Amino acid sequence: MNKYTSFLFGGLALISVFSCGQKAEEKAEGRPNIIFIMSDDHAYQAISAYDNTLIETPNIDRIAEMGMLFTQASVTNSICAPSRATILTGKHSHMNGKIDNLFPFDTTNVTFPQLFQDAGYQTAMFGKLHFGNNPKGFDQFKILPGQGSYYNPDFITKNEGEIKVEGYVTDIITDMTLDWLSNERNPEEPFMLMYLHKAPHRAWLMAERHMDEYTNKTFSQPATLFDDYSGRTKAAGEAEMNIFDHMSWGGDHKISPAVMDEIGLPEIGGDKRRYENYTARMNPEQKANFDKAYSKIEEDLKKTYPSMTDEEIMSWKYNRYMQDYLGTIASVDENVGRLLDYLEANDMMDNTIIVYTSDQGFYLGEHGWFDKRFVYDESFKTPLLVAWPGKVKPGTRSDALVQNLDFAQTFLDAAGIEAPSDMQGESMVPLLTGHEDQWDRDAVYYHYYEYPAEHMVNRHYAIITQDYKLIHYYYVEDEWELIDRKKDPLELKNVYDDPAYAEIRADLHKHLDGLREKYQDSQELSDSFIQRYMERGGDDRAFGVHRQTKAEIFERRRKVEEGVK
Ligand code: SGN
Ligand code: CA
Repeated sequence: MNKYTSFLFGGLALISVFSCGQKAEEKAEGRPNIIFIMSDDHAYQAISAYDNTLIETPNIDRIAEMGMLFTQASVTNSICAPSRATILTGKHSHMNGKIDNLFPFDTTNVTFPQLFQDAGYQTAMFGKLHFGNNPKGFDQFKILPGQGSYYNPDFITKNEGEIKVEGYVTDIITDMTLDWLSNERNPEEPFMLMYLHKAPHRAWLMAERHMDEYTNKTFSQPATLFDDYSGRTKAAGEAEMNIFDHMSWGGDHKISPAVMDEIGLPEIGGDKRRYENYTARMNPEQKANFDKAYSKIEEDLKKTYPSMTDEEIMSWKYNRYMQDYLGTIASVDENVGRLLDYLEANDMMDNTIIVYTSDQGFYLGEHGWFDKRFVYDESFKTPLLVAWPGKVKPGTRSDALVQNLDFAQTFLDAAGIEAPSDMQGESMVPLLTGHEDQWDRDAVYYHYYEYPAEHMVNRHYAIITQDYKLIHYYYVEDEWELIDRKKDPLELKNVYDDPAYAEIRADLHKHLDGLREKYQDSQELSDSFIQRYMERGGDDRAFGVHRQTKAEIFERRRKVEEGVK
């Protein structure tokens, strides 16, 4: 945002709050606080308000009990930094320019926190941002550099430069948040607070206090853990996020390099180095607790591995994945509880909007996967719980097609601040306050870009309605997929060429064209992003193997088809 637009938007915000006498005063008086809680890669399958098969999250569930749970909330681009950019700008990736994790966020974008700050709100951000630059519009911030570390993390702070804090990241981010609420905030003025966890992001390092319990748990498997990727386009089979093939013994499963060598476990994607890196951050006491919990697993594996079948290895890896992933969520839930307790104890629940969400969903073994990126439900959808005592009826659910694109306008609307006309979402306030008749969206738009890159999920865009998904994988060649969401909830079958769907397919194509026009996306824009990406030399972060040309991708595809791993 340049000075002129900053002045203009600031001015608009002030006009909207103060222009019309009595009404403006009421609004100013009643301006709600906003607490935006977001975790990184938190699958809705791992929140008991959605599904308690895997874990109980009693504190996160409190938000659902106080407010509304959205069953069809989704993201516009299922990856970290682009999702955060969409949330802050209220614009699709192709409009705010943050299409992937690679290119830094364009700070000339107008973000909703800037508008809140201009309108007199106190603003603060703690935790993971992942933008490659500092957030604008915050009175206070303490953010993790890039992905951040689980143990003894560094923080980039607004006032103290870079600091290292001893302890476990989820606890520390909460300490910082509570400290700001108690000691820095002016209780007379409203605030907008972003409380952003690193957990449960890979490499899923849980707090010491949860290690014993979680490394001994056994979890039930999803129906599609052994998906063979037939029946769809090539994209699903080509992705490199299969638990059996791509989840690593060292970096992910915490088998030490020495034990990997002893058993003869193959290294996957430089994972010995990743193990060394994160254990090196632990102090001697933390490392001793870690070793104590994980050496039991190593001892066990030494005995069982030699006779394990591939199927048994897959099951073992899935269970190990769930132990660590869910172990990190145990502390997220505890810490959300600490925050809610604080709000209750200080009489702050009234007139505070509390949102719990994730930057996207995550695969917990569905389709054999971990990670995200695809438009298939588990990563396209994201958890969304919203409490607003007195405004949102407790314990309610909504199946509306809302997106992270809508958050900015929702918060601005709730606070009585004018949203810039080029934001692309819709305010969810009518849905939250029982006026669903004022909500008429029947489809949402999705576009994922980061390819070729880690996990190798092809570029694709899609239209999603309550009943169908029409997906276009377009980078290497044109591949279309049509999923019948009602008849095929596990999303295993492409019916694009099934004559029974000819009419539906034609309708969806028309509707998709309309959405692309509405949101101003186009093939030319996509091509220009590809060109920029290739000029940069692709994605060299992930072990230097992802600078692939189309010819190399075809070669890789040929090998997949021939069954060569
Ligand atoms: C890291 C992870 C990936 C993950 C990306 C993006 N690899 O590179 O598995 O997809 O982050 O995640 S790791 O071995 O380095 O952990 S995101 O949430 O930031 O988008
Ligand atoms: Ca993420």
